[in-house]
Amino acid sequence: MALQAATSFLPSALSTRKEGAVKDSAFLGVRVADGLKLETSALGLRTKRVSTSVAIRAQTAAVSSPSLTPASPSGKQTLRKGTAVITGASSGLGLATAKALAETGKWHVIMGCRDFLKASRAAKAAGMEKGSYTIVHLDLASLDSVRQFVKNVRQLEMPVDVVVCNAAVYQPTAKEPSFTADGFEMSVGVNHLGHFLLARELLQDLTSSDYPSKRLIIVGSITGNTNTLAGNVPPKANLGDLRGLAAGLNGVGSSAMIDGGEFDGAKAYKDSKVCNMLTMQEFHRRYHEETGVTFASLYPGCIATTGLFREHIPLFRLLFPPFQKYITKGYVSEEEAGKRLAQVVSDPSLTKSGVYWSWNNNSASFENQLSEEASDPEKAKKVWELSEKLVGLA
Ligand code: NDP
Ligand code: PMR
Repeated sequence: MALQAATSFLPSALSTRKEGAVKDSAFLGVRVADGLKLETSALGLRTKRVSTSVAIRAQTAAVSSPSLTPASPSGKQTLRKGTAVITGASSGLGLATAKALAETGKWHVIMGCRDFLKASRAAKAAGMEKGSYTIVHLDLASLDSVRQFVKNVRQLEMPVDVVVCNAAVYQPTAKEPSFTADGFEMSVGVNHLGHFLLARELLQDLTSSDYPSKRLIIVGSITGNTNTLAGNVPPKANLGDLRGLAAGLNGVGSSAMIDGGEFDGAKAYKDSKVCNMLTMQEFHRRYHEETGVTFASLYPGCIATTGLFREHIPLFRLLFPPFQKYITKGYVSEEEAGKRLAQVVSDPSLTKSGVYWSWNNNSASFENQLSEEASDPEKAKKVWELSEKLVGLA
């Protein structure tokens, strides 16, 4: 009740999202192949790609640690640079993570972004060194774009050592659903289904990588977990019996919501986060042993200043950061959150698979508990199977 009252200070002024048109910025980069734009070329990172994961696994097993550079005159072997694909790296958490990784000098970041020019400016403004990143166009609101992104990443001929599914949209003030190119409700379409296809495709590339710790990370959130205070702020996540997802989320003759209910943009976002966390666990169950890939999710803290809240009313955007800083104390800066996600990408102590990471007030990571729904293996299996039908994998 108190929560309900508190949330009502956030009226639903409508502002419809205008999806950023993909800007062609050939003057900034070199067009390499159909829609592939390269800001930089990562020297020294090239490896030969073999198309089937089975073949490459057999091969890599036979050779000695190719991910280590040849011994220097002092006899020391060092780990080669890793390559991390990060979606939605043009702002907020994705950008901060890209910057944190690039700054170490140990990572090259492939920034999967829908707005090339914005991403390019953001990387420069963040002070990322030329040569530490490559921007490749990706619009998760189109399955064709996802498939093209995968092809373009492969054409870079860089290994894919870590994939971070980070991009998201949040449409709390939308009165009506909007839809992706394939006709899925936007929040679930971008945050879950686009990433589902991307992750399924890139798993093959991760499997082929000879990097010692290969990881697939899907960003989750506290607000999808109803075992927390934040997760109990209405509207609460609830996938129900998945009837809306089964019917295609297209709003035509079926609901745009996973549970088949009436459209609610805030709930659609939270539901999409539940799908993200369930998908990570289902990946773990299906593929961890076979591929050695570490699958992880996380709640990076409340990064109350990011573009995620761009569609919220001005009063919310004004009050939300101080509310999180001084009342809930859940606030973290973009920089701190970026360091946290960068830890999940590269920290040697965070290799456990199937984990949902969180951080305590001292910024120490711990394995957190997911809500009953977000950890339900039956639901995870159903979400997986319905999602593969929707994205054309089954
Ligand atoms: P931002 O809005 O700053 O970042 C979201 C990114 O996703 C942007 O780069 C945006 O691109 C990109 N994006 C949106 N739609 C698409 C699309 N169709 N195709 C490709 N990219 C797209 O928000 P955050 O940094 O806060 O969010 C990052 C992640 O963190 C999300 O998964 C979110 O759920 C999660 N998270 C955030 C929390 C917070 O408090 N902010 C808390 C917990 C989790 P563009 O720049 O072009 O708009
Ligand atoms: Mg929440 C410890 C309490 C806590 C934390 C960590 C968050 C995080 N929030 C908390 C509590 C509350 N919030 C309370 C008590 C309220 C009622 C006033 C409240 C309200 C609220 C709103 C209206 N909170 C929100 C919203 C949003 O629109 C954000 C949202 O749900 O986006 C989906 C949000 C968030 N609160 C958080 C976090 C991390 C968010 C951003 C959600 C996300 O990225 O998943």
